[in-house]
Amino acid sequence: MNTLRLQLRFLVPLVVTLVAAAYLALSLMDRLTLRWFSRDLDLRGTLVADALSDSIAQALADPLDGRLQALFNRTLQDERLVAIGLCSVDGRLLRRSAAFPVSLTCSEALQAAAHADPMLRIEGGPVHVGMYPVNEESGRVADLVLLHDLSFIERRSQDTRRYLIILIAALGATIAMITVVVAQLSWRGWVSGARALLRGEGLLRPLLHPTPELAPLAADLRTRLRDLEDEFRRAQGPETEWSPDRLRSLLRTQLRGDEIIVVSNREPYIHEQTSSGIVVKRPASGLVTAVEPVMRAADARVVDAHDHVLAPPGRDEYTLRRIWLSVDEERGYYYGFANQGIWPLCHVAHVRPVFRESDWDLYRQVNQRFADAVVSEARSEDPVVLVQDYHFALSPAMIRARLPRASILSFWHIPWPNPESFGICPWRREILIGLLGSTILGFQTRFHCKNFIETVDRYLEARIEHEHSTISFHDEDTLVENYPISIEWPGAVSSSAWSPIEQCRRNVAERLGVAPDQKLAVGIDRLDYTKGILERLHAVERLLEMSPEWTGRFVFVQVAAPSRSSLDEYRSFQERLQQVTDRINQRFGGADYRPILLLAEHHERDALTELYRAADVCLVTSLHDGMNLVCKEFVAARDDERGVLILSRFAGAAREMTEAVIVNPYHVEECAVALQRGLTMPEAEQRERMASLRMTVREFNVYRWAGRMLTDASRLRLRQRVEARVQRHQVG
Ligand code: GDG
Repeated sequence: MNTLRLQLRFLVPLVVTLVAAAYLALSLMDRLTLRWFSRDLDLRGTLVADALSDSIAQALADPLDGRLQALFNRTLQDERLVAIGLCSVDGRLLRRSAAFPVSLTCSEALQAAAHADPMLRIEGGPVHVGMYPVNEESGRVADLVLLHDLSFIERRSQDTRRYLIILIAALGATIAMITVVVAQLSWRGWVSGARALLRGEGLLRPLLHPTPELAPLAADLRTRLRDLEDEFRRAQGPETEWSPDRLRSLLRTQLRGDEIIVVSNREPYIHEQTSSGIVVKRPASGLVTAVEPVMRAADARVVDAHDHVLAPPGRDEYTLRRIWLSVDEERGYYYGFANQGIWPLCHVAHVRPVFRESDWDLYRQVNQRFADAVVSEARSEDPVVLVQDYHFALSPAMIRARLPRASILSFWHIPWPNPESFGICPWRREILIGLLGSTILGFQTRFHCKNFIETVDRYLEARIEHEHSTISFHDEDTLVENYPISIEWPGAVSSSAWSPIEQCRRNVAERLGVAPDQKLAVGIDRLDYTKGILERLHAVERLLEMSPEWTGRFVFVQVAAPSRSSLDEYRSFQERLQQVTDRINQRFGGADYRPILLLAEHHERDALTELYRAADVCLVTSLHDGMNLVCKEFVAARDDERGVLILSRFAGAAREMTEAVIVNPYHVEECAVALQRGLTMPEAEQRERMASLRMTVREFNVYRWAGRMLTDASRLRLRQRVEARVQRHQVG
């Protein structure tokens, strides 16, 4: 039906054009043939007149001579010649043959002969009128009027017309047929081509069967299809999303309800004694943000307390054990070796690590205390022990020594440097040996895994199996894998407690004195020199220099939760931040406008969520970061799919979150331009980027991180059990 309509659209104008062409061609052809024949007849007439001239002149000399009539009769035997008349030089009709019309005068004949189409209609039909001079030596003596029959022209013209009509009709029919067939084939080609595109074949094999007619459409169609697919996938979420339930079921099935113990330096809840009673706080720590939801799902035991405390407060989903450190232990192990030694050693932030023998001793001592606590807490011989971070590099080997059948999963939350950088640590071998006590050693990125394997290769006698990413040391295998960490994706319950975006914006504006029409950028970090906060301030300053129109129209809020503040580097870093903030505020601010608000205090989680939701731009400009969770939290908070994320390329997160505006934090101008871009980004682009980022973070959530590690652990445990059974059989 569609093709018929399409064909009619072509056929009707074709028929109309052909009829019009035939009409024009026929009348043109009539005129032309008449003209051609007239010319022939004129020539013929001239010949006849020339031939008769002498005889006529003689006959005229003798008016009684009857030869003229006989001459006329003889000449008229020519079947084309109808009549002959003879006119005197002064225009009188001297003689005429019988068929010469009586009414035709010489002057009328002369007039008709002078016409371009010298045709006259007489009784017998149309005739050609020709007038030719009859000359003798003395000059013209008369004019001969010859009337030639033209009815044969009409007959011929009718024949030609018939042939022409047949020709045009045949041509039309052929064109129509070809058109119908080609249209039919093309239509089929189009339909099947478009169907192939819709089925996705064109996407998979775009170059195999190119359909040139579809080329202009194909790109549009593909783009639209991808958009639809994206929208569909976003709406659907990941095929099998990692959730607390899925993690729980993994623990029940694959790990058969085995005991899980988590070792961490930072406790997930701080119970603080205040004048109004005990207040529970969540520390500002990426580790806590990531690991605490996993502990809830796993019903884990946390070796971190003097006594057992049920957590989370009021929900009692797992047991927390605190280990109290003496002031010396805290100073040497935590502030000393961990945070003045390993932290700067592993981060390229141009702060020199400090290694003291005394710190190292305390680090070893505290690692042993935690390892002993694991052993005393363990109710089985083969618990799954999750050791968190650089504070416990030695504990894995210590635990392995006491619980050889335990599965020890260590995760290094910060970057691992290259062998040369790591080589400056005086106890590099001990640290590597300590970590190789792990069954699985996890890093944030593949790059950090590679650095670790190269470091082992450089400083230990170990067998490295690159193919399986396994290191064998003293007959024990360690799987070195990357498990990018993430956050818990906010479920319906937690996100339903959030205020609407507009409300968040109003609350933040009111709380911080930001005008409703001012654009808002935020940065949320632990106050740490690796986070690139200073570089961010410089970028804001550069933006205000480059685009002064932002002055008064833009505010940058930096939350900097105090961290490790008993260390000199951190204290002086905070002072420096304050100085730079004050300088920029003085330079660009006024009585009631400050472009930078530095909030160097701990914030509650709800306040952070409100800030994330109120912001136009979120700045994450770490100089070096294992992963960085702030950027993921920002994305998770933006269920309106608005807001722009500016992300450092030196954060592990930049590998997954490619739709962010990626920057080099050391390049002040680049960051300022990114900020400008973020503040002016069209909503459609924000939505496009944010929707995609949300899909990534939702899928690659923290349950997936833990799930992947625990799945690998269960695989290795199964292999261990099978090997043990095989050995028993062999012995038997
Ligand atoms: C290490 C690695 C890796 C910040 N201020 C407050 C507060 N925060 C929270 C943030 C976020 C967390 O602290 C910081 O997470 P990061 O990932 O940025 O960083 P680190 O603490 O350095 O963590 C890092 C992480 O481990 C996990 O593996 O990503 O690369 O360095 O959750 O929201 N939280 C509260 N008040 C604040 O004022 N409650």
